Amino acid sequence: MVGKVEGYLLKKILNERAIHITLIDPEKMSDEFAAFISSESESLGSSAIMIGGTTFVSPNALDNMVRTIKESASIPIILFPNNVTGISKYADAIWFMSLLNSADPYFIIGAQVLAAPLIKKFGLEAIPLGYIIVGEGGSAGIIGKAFPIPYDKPELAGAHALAAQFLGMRFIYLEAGSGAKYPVPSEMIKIVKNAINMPLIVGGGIKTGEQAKQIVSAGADIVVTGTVTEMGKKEEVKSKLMEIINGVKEGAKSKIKELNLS
Ligand code: 1GP
Repeated sequence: MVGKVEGYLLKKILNERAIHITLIDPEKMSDEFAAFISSESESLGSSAIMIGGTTFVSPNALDNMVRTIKESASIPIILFPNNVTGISKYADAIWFMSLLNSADPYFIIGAQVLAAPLIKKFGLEAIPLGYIIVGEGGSAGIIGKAFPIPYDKPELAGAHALAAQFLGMRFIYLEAGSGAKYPVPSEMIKIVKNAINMPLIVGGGIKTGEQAKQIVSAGADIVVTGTVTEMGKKEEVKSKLMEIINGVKEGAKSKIKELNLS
């Protein structure tokens, strides 16, 4: 059943053609800075906040961060867990994700089995997501014991995404790895988007508005950025966020143009 947050995302994608989500890594910043980034993201046009990192953060610390963010932003907070510890009852939803190209069944279904009863108990909205690590894969690739799909094998990414669709997942995430040197290339995004019939999320290594625009023009429905706004002065964070969100909007315009031509 489609829940409130998922319905909200689908509606936004339908209306705006592409949306931006800010990722907060709880290991990388204070609660106050996370709250600042979240409220700026909301006022500049981000549609949601995702919270998650690669290594362990205590459930208490995660709870505190989610609660602090909630005080300064009202867009949905979606958990982006790296393990069973990435769950907080204060969030609005959780990406219920399976790392499709992991060699370790723990990341495909094991952690999900352990976490499912707690997610139900907390009443968290679980949004089924097929997670595919591509390119260099970064820390997520190492921790998740993935075989990252090389950028020159886009059809393999398409096959993974289609398999996820046949299994009933409702979103696909193409992950280049946090801080990746090169974001997911347009060719891979196009092939994956053509293979599926559901929203496509792209993240990892997106540092400029121009890159965000290209990623949306290639077919991404959701662009996720984290690293670019993790550090620096508040003014720099603001202008970077503005640049990326404008890039997403520009990409959405070119999508609409294409739709009108076809
Ligand atoms: C990582 O895709 C996200 O899981 C975001 O990546 O930190 O490189 O923006 P960046």
